[in-house]
Amino acid sequence: MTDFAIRYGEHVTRARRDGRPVVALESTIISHGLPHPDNLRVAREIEQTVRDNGAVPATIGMIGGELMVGLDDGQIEHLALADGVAKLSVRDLAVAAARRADGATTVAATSAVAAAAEIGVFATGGLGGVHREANVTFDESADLTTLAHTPVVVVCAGVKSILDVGATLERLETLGVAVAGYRTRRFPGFFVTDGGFDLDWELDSPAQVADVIRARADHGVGAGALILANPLPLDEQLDPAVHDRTLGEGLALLARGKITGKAVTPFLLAHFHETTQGQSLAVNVRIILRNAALAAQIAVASASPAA
Ligand code: PSU
Ligand code: MN
Repeated sequence: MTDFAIRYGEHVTRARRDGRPVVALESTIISHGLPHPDNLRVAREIEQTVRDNGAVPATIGMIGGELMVGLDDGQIEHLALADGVAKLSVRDLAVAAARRADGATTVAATSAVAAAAEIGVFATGGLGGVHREANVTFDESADLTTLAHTPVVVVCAGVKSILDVGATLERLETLGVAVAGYRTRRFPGFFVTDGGFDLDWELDSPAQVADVIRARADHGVGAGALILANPLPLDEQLDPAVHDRTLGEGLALLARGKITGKAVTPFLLAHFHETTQGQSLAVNVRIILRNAALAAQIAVASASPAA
């Protein structure tokens, strides 16, 4: 296989050589999704959770123009704490590489790089999607269009209620991206357990997800992603009243501040984290760690022969 200009961390090179299961992790949640300095601690906890569940973590990002699959601890610390780390979607990768930039990869860029590196499972918090009022702004995350042609399982807690959840599900259908709930038929809304929409498919174990990965390879049809939506248990979600109030304020501030484009998601996340006295942060961290654990279990299940 061609590895293009991808550089592998030593731990990932070893894992690939030994045929051990690997889980891809994104870096935008570290650099732009979580407040400093909690972000560094959380980035390390995510990696440890993957290891605790039997797989090898490969956090993806760009350092000095080099696309890294498996950042080492010092590089993760750099992307967590440095100023001026770019937010890189797929379209930015070549420009950032040529400019020797430091950058954090979004779900779109991380998925594309993971697939190029033949890593089939990726854990994140929430997916990007169709923004509210996208009919006017055209603001739809490139996560969706990239996943239409990127064969990877993305373990996430659905999309944030800061987006238009229904429109996002419609676009995923149009784009041919498969969506299944993990032990549920309701699509989660990230901070909240239930995002308000039904799903056609439910998968109940890592082995069942591994069966889907195998079936996709067998058929050779439809090289898009599988979104595995893993909701928080009801007693761990953000209090819906706190959620609705915070979201309302955040959307008003957004309009008043004329914040648009790629700044929207980080702005709203920061607003939640600043105004809920740590509640939304704790929930956000729980989501990511649960997804990391499940992704690792899926990677392990799909590395072993079918039952
Ligand atoms: N959803 C979250 N937290 C995040 C993101 C999404 O709950 O940090 C990040 C992901 O990296 C995602 C990106 O790919 O935001 C989407 O940004 P945009 O809407 O600009 O495409
Ligand atoms: Mn956008």
